[in-house]
Amino acid sequence: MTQIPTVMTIAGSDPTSGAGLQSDLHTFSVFGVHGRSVVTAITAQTNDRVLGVWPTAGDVLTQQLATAAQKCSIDAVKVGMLATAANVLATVWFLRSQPHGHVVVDPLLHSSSGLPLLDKSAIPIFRQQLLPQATVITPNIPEAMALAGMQITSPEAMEKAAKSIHDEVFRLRGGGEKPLYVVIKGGHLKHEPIDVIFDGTNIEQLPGQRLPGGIHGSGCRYASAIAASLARGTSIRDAVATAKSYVTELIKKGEKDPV
Ligand code: PXL
Repeated sequence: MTQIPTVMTIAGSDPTSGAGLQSDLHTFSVFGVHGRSVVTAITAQTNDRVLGVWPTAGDVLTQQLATAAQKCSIDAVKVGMLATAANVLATVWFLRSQPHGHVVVDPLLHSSSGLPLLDKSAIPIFRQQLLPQATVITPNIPEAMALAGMQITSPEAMEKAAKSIHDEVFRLRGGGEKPLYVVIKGGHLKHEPIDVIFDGTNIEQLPGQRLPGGIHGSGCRYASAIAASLARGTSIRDAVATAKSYVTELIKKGEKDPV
């Protein structure tokens, strides 16, 4: 019997299940992998309104991380909302101490709906300590602008930002053999919503279709789909392309609350 891979999500709870750990677990099951989940924050929100956010205490996250990985191998990790510096440090500790496969980091800094996804004071350690643990980083345009410190209004600027983010993270890591893919999602561009993938050598633009609307939590599903495919042994480039098609189909269907 072949073993079903396990993917762990480190994320916030969204009671609508549109985003957050609920949408991650749903994506894992669509992609045929087991999910484990640890909670970094509880939120109370609807699809367009945030009513409350209660971050998990750092030691509570540490305890969850220490137990969630027991008696199984973690074939990939997906990191979403971390909320606080203490939770960034707990996640870094886990990734340094526990064997695991690929790490997909969705660098959630700000949310368009007003949800505080990461305290401002946590951004420096997030960049310096967490990002170097990643093998795939999936910023949207506002996150890529913040990480690269530049404006992005064109595919050429996306490529430049992907290179700059890759350079910084690779330097912080001190080089090494571990792969690093920066995937910038172009959904916020006025231009066609292409995504850009840079692996340190090759740069590629993945074409996208401009669709009306968009779904709450599409970024969570994109990163989770990548992590699930990686746990199943797909190459990083193909995992990204598959995730993009999956999320495009969800947006076409206008699927909001599939769990
Ligand atoms: O899509 C960003 C995101 C991540 N995590 C949680 C969220 C959201 C957006 O609402 O609620 C828990």
